[in-house]
Amino acid sequence: MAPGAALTWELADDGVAVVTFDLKNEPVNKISAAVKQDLLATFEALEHDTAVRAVAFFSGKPENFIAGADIEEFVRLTTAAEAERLSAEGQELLGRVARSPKPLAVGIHGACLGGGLEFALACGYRVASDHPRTQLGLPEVQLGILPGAGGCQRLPRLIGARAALDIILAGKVESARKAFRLGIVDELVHPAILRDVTMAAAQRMAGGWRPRRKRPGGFRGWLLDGNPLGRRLVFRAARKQVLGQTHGNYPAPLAALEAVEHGLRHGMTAGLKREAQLFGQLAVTDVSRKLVQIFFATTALKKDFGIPNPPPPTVVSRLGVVGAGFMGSGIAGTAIAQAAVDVRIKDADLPRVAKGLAAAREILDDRLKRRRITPYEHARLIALLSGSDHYTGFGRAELVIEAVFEDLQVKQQVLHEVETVTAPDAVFASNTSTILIHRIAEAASRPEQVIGMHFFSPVARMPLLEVIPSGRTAPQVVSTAVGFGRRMGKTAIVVKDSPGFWINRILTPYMNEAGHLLVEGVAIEEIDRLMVEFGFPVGPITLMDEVGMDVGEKVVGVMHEAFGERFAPVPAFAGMVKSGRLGRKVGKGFYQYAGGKKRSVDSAVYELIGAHPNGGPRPAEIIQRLVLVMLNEAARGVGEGIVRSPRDGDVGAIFGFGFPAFRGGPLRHADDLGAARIVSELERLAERYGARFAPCDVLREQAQRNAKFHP
Ligand code: T1G
Repeated sequence: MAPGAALTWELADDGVAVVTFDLKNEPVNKISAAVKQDLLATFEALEHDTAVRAVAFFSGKPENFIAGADIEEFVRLTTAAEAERLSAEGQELLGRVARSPKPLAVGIHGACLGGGLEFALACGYRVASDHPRTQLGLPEVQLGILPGAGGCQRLPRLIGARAALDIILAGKVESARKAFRLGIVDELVHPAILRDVTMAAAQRMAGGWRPRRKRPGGFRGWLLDGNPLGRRLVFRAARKQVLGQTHGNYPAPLAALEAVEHGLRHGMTAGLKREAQLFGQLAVTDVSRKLVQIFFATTALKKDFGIPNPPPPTVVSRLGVVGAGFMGSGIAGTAIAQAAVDVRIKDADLPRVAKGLAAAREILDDRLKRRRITPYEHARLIALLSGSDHYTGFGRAELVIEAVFEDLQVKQQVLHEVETVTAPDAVFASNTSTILIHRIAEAASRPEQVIGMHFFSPVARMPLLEVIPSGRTAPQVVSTAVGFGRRMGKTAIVVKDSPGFWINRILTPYMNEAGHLLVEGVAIEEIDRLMVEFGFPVGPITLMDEVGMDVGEKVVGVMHEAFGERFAPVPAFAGMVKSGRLGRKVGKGFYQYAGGKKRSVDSAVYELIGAHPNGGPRPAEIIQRLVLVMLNEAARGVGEGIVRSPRDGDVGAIFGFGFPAFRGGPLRHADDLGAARIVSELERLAERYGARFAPCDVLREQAQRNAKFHP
């Protein structure tokens, strides 16, 4: 038995040493400097022990293999040279593992990410459990860095350049099944026999056996990227794709591509060297710091129920959904796909119910098509879905979510109906975007059971959930809504019951400003292009088409009524709704749509809104107006306690509508610009364009005190 903080080993009868990695007092295994020392000492001891002929390596954690390098450690590095050294040391350690005279087999159960996968790749044989928690991947670029312990070298050599780039450049994490299909894992087994199968592999290796792997992708793989010419094409295509997606805002994917390419062209040693250099450069960038902050913010949100001393959530096993439209069916399908709960959809008539059931089912079909679930799981999940034109089955639901027409009376009527058929402790959640929860709850006989759960469209894909308690909502109802949202795979933020909640509150002035710019003569594509370059996934005009002009009109109306002039809708937009140009859902909005794809701008739109695309303000001014109007409203919202913290506000904006993650969210971005500068720019804009730009008190005070949202 070797001493050490995290690693222990013992010799089995047949010359196989069983090593167990279990970082005490930590929820996950991570590779810190101390763990590296421990690994080194352990491997040295194993090498010198003549009784040891092979090694079987396991995690001692029930649900985690290795979560990668210790992120907290690398964010403390201040220079590129230090970071390069850290990477080189990791490479050296894994080089030693790869060259070890005592062959290693690993048994992987739970997350095997980043440096954890790089370690597994350095071992001779990989067995993984087919459990859903077993996920393998290299998420480094999501943190603004690259796989820096040989991952950019070993993965392409194992599975081919194209498949490896697919994972590395997007920071993908794959299921064990997919990893097996790709050739990352040698054997995929039931968790019950993971240990035995791994031991057996180690025993075979002790006897001199070595796995013989076929060329990745066979002959087709060789044609594609197993030869220099094919590879060059693969790299060219990948580079183009990365640039198209990142607009130069995220340096990590391009650097990772370079590390992979350099290694395949000049050999492993040169590749490792380049990989470490690039890792060093990336690790100290502002982009990486911002992305790491987001990682820790979302991790913290995973266990934050949004209220002090949260009572344990009610376990939801049956969900009722009222309203079988696009949102209702999306909620139903996602709840089944993610949380495997029984779902019953109710709508006024059977044709609508049928449509909703079909749409919910599509979400499950899509998972099957993408091979996220097996045909068996698909059949099992489909069986959880049912629907009706009355409330049978709702009596046993712990949670009911309504997604009916956005009208107070209609929602109150539904609430009343649901209260009469459900158990007294059932939670009623409204998926409203424009109506205040306390207004809906006015009609409730159990107002403490009423809450808002605002999902975003399309529900299956949008990662954010706003949870909105009214002043009367019971604490356990808040925990239940947050807990269930999380089970649905969402990042949940608890926000104040105020018009627009958080997301629409800060999005509305931004979209409105886009309308002002249009009227002033800026072209539609120009506005969208500038915001995409700023880092948004789509520009504000495209976003309006996605949301739907009718929905947008309703939201702006509510905000205008609540907050007055600064939310005054741009009159030009009314023409869009009147003429039925509602956006993508009807095939025409600002853009034209055909076959589900966005086509060119519909130039007839300009006439409709009374605009002439002849230039307008200069690009820098356009960007400033769109961004500052949003930051100003976000600051005001923080002052009003719409979000509980700047952290929630930033995560909400990034996950809710794609605020550029590399800027850390609107409040971090405001911190970067500095309140004094924002205030003076807003004052200038207010003078020029009107009071809607008047800086809010929060920013004024910050400017005076030289304060920040994130101190
Ligand atoms: N470093 C430091 N802390 C980590 C960590 C890590 N790699 N992974 C998790 N934690 C902490 C987390 O902050 C939380 O802390 C606790 O563990 C439980 O996490 C050389 C340089 C593994 C799938 O990006 O994706 O390897 O709040 O609540 O839902 O190339 O954590 O309890 O104090 O999220 O079960 C690459 C990041 C590193 C993986 C588990 N690795 N982690 O999810 O628990 S860079 C990653 C995750 C790298 C090499 C490079 C998830 C998880 P606390 P949790 P979970």
